[in-house]
Amino acid sequence: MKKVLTYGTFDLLHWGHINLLKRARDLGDFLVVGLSTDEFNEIKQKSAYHSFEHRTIILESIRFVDKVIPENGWDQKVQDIIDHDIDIFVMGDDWKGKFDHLKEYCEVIYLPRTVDISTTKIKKDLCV
Ligand code: C2G
Repeated sequence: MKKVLTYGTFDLLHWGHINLLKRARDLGDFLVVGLSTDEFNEIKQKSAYHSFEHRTIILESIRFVDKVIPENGWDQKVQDIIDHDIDIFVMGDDWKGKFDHLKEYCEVIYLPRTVDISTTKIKKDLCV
């Protein structure tokens, strides 16, 4: 079984997120998502509308997602790759190059971001 791992906040879920999750899952047979906790979002300086608990419910309902684990910090990725026997680490290419050090442990793939959609854009558009 080829296992894939990705991370994110996935707030105000939109088709850009789904597009990432689908392509990540299609690279293997099992997709693990490291979901940023509310506390880690503070460190990332991101304020999610939905709580970690509710973002977990939403992600776990997606048929491309097989397991959701908490992302508590920047430094857990190597241990997660080992603990979950990960073959491929995937992120959108806004992160290109940032996780190349993980190539020592698994394949690292950056997928093109979906254009014209983001949680920030949704929040801005709704403010009008
Ligand atoms: N994404 C995408 N296209 C978009 C928006 C997001 O492909 N239009 C991808 C991002 O590149 C990322 C994933 O969807 O791979 C989740 O995006 P965010 O929730 O914004 O995650 P981020 O804040 O980038 O957190 O340790 C890694 C961090 O937790 C990543």
